[in-house]
Amino acid sequence: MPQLETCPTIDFQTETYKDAYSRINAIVIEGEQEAHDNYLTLAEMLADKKEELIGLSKMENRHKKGFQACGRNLKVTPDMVFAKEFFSDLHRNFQTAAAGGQIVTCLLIQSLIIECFAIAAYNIYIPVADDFARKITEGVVKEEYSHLNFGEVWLQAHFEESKAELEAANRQNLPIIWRLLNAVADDARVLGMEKDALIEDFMIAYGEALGNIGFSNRDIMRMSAQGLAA
Ligand code: PL3
Ligand code: FE2
Ligand code: FE2
Repeated sequence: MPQLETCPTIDFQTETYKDAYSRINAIVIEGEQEAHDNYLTLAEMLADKKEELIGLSKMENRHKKGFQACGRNLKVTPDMVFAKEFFSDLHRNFQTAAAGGQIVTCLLIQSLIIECFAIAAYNIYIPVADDFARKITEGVVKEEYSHLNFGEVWLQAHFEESKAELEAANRQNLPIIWRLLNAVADDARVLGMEKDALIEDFMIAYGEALGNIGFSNRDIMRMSAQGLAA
């Protein structure tokens, strides 16, 4: 007998849902804001890609506005204080790398790690989102693939000289992603998103990106495990 897709209906107006949404929505808004700022910083660091990077930063600003509308639509006030704290480690590491002119580290943090985190989260969210947020998120996730692609193309073209810095930046920043995933897991579950699915989608997107840049399967396994072990 054909299996019917059972989609458990979620009540988007319960206090429990709205409470979890106030943090998840804020994380996404803050993430888009950080991404906007990071691409502007990268535009200053990569003079020959300046126009393209300014274009990406404008997309991030539109994403932020879209997710702000999702919160308003559910009558939820995003907890921006929580979200700023959530991103503080990645924020600090990006700032330090930018100050030191470490383009490779900046690209790994923003275009690989943060974009893959967003891609995993948005793809898992789409099937359990309210109708308004689903349409917005579907539009956003398409563009996130192009941001990931920007990082892949640049890093692939500079692979040999970037390899050591990429490994160090991976070792420094991948453990942060596991911590953030754990920190958001309970709230994500209230929204119908499972932690295991988030991890799986993140690892697939991130592993594929490392492969496209030029890392061998063996390198990818080692680098992924480093994140988990730390
Ligand atoms: C880059 O363009 C955007 C960066 C945003 C990062 C978001 C990470 C989200 C993790 C929270 C998991 C639940 C997501 C729910 C989706 C609305
Ligand atoms: Fe975005
Ligand atoms: Fe993005």
